[in-house]
Amino acid sequence: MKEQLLQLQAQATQRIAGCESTQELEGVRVNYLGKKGELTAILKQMGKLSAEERPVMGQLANEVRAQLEAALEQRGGALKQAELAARLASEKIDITMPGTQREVGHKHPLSIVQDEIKEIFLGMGFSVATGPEVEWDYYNFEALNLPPGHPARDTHDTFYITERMLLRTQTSPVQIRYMEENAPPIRIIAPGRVYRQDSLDATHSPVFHQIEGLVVDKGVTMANLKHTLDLMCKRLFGEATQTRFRPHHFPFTEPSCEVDVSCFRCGGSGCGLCKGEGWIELLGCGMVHPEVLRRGGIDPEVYSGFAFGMGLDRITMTRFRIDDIRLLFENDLRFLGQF
Ligand code: 2NM
Repeated sequence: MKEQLLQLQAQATQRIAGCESTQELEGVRVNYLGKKGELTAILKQMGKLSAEERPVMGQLANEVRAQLEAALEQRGGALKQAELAARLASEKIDITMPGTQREVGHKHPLSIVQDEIKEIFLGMGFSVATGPEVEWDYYNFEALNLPPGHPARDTHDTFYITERMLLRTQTSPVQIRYMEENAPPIRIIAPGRVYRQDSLDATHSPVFHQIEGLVVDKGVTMANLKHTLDLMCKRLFGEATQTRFRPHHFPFTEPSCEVDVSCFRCGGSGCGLCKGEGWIELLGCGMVHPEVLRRGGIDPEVYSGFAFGMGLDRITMTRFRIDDIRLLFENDLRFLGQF
């Protein structure tokens, strides 16, 4: 039995030294020292020994086990360290390598201008109102003092869905709806998409964008209208901007004006942008027609108001020198990426 033990010890020691991985080493441990291992097999024969031999062999067996366990521990430690080193080397990340560039989205030029205008009016105490793009003709026309038969209601210009329902041609219906629901004082802007049956070319699109505004209170005058819009133009195009109010006609306002701004590129001396005029036509406005106030449930004997409307697409195109309105709707990233 002594030879058996010493042979096992020699053989196991050699195999432990030859192990190349912790996994292989565990296999060797189980093979020699496990419950069904070779050392256990030898110890099972202890019963055959004499009473004098038994403690001597027992002690030798314990010494062999202890020596093998120590050898396993040492080899295991070394292998573990080597394996860790190998893993660290193979999984190393070079943090100085250039990363993968991710494309970051950004605002559409129309949204840039719309948000700027919104901010200007929010700063003056206005709030933003919205409404449906599919509208009753009552809100789009009749309540705005455009009775049936009025030339502006021409079916050639409007997308009718049914006889009574259409795609709104301006955002004014939002303002009528707002007046119906809210008592003065009213200070709102209504930005959004509007539709007209235009054929598509460089300056016309059947879908475009407007921002309209409405102020209703006691004692609102033309002076309030002029100051508000002059301030908006200065904030939008720069403090040096001049405004020019020309008489005009709209069915929903009386009196009505068109407003020009001094060209923000040449300052008024005339250039390619303003076509030598020095002025750029920007918006329409006026004092809300008493009939329109009445339709909104507001007594025109007590309250007065002003309203205005401007085309966002044209302002955006002037601002960014975009020469074709179709570019705003094609969503070509090569174009949009420039803003
Ligand atoms: C414009 C020009 C002038 C306008 C009028 C109204 C309402 F609903 F209050 F009557 N909203 N917007 C208006 C007035 C719009 O666009 C060129």
